[in-house]
Amino acid sequence: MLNNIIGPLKLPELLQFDNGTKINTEDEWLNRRREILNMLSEKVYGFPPEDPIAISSMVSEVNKDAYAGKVIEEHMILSAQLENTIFPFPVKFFLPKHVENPMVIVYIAFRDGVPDRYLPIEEITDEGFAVATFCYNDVAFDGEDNYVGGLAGILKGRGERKENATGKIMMWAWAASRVMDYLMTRNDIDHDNIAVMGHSRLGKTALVAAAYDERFAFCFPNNSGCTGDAITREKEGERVEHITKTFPYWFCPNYRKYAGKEHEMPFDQHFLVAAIAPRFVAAGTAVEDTWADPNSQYLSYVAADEVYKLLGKDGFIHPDRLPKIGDTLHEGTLGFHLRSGRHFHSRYDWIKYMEFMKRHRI
Ligand code: GTR
Repeated sequence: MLNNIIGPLKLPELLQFDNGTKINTEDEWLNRRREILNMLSEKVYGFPPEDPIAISSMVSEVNKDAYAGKVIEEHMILSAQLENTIFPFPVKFFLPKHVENPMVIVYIAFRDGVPDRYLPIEEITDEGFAVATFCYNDVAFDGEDNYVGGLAGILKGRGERKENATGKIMMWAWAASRVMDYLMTRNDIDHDNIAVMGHSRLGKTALVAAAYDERFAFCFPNNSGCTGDAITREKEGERVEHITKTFPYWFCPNYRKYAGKEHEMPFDQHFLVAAIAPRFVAAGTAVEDTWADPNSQYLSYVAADEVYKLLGKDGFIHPDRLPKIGDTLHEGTLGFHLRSGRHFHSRYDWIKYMEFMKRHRI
């Protein structure tokens, strides 16, 4: 059944180089992955900012007995030393006391305040997870500011905004990698089991962060939809023309060329998911979130599966049908759940992601 849905979409091939050569081995895939990341930078998200020369943290506040005494809460400023300047941004870290060496979730947040309706810290730390979180607006403002502030201002200072210039999603993803740099310097957490997570535009960001940074063992894109995990070809709801009109600054200028011309894209969003292989990705979708389009989201995982199989992983274990409310497909390396309700980062989603991470801990 799914073949009949995917076939007519004529998706670009994952296991074939741009020059048409087929990919049969893991080594060939590694080259193909580089080609894919380069293509996604050039045509969708813009190129990642440079890696920092060094990273440092300055703790401004510590509460050793937060959340009824169960959690150590630290507020800090992370500073990334770049070639000609320093980029600082605030990060909050929460460490549960009742577990040793906890797994960590890097949460890219809409808002500064914690806890937040999308980030129920006590419930997460009670489950034994540490959390590191930052607010995306503290990295680059989510609006049309002519790239003057934050990281955007620093990058703009390097010259004209080119057709493949860094979009804001890429900037927020870069910041998630700086949090990863910092986490690597701590010796009280599980370095092998660090996830990146975000909702909606920040779900797109989580996917980009994991695709470009192999240190993230897990990625949890919640309701990420258009230019996140939803196949763009024949997608319902939001399309390239909408997203590039309302949020042009999320992407590089090249992306808008595909508005109304999705069939000409030499990629689709299964490329972004597959670039994370062989690592874990589990998505959350909501049945009323038709703007994101859960069926098209599902198809990305179905289509990315062949790369996981090539790499010897289970990939996406799923029935030969579209998803139903209540589905939790968590057996494989790729996971997916579809819940009732609307576009939101709900408790239900959190429970699913934490279950997935515990089940597949490396
Ligand atoms: C919408 C946008 C979606 C999604 C959402 C969000 O307006 O069209 O792609 O990112 O915002 O981030 O909440």
